[in-house]
Amino acid sequence: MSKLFRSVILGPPGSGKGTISSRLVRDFGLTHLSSGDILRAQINKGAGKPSEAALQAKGFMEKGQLVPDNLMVRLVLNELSHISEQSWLLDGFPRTVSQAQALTQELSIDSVIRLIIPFDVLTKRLEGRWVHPASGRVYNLEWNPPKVEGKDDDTGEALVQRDDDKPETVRARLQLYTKLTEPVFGFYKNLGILQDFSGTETNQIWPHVHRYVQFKLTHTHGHAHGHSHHPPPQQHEHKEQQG
Ligand code: G5P
Ligand code: MG
Repeated sequence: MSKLFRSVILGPPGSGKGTISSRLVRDFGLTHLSSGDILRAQINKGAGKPSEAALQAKGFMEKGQLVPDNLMVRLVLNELSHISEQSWLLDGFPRTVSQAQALTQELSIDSVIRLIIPFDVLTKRLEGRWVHPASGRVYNLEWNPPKVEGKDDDTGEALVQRDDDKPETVRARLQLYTKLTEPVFGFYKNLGILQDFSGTETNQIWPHVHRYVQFKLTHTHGHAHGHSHHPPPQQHEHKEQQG
């Protein structure tokens, strides 16, 4: 039986899912899959033409709305099927209870990391965000600026701002998060695999997430890929103090 680790990272827009994911990839070699990055890659298909579904998704994203569950589930499960032999970290999916149910039907998840960040700091963070679309690397003009303005540190390629990072779109995204994504945490709490991390700064939260994932990796006994289920792991407190 292969020893695979499957985890999910969730949190409101700008909470640092991408930032923390890249540190987890660096330290633990997990394969990172961001549902937002998958969508953006489908929409900006280099020379190729985006599919009808991708164009449909683009309309929802630009308004700060969620892409419909059936499309999203199909897209993400398809991507996951290509990495079924790897340990992975799924970022930004599931974002509704219906998506969570669809994921659970297909796969057994070891842990769900929830980032709890006060909403008032998020809009400002997103105004200063610049991204490298090809790698998903994320910068912030104030917090972690690129070495050369407007260029990715590793490749030197141009950085871009996301269309949905305008303040009014961010507000819509935050509202939907409260309405549609918060209920997902009840679902995972009941399964006993939810772990909360709260704080205002990624660098405060990060050591706790690191310790938690290290713990989970050494205590996950692995499962064959596909439909295996094992008892929920024990909960451990690594909660960041607010303020
Ligand atoms: P995405 O792409 O998943 P969101 O809204 O969930 O988008 P986002 O915006 O990508 O999440 P993040 O990854 O949580 O945020 O945050 P990040 O990029 O790491 O950090 C944000 C900024 O803050 C960066 O500039 C970073 O450098 C900076 N930063 C980090 N930490 C700190 C700190 O401590 N201090 C400071 N000052 N700055 C910091 O989804 C996009 C859209 O796709 C669709 C939806 O339309 C969605 O709106 N979509 C889905 N639709 C349906 N179902 C799904 N499952 C979907 N997934 C995506
Ligand atoms: Mg992200």
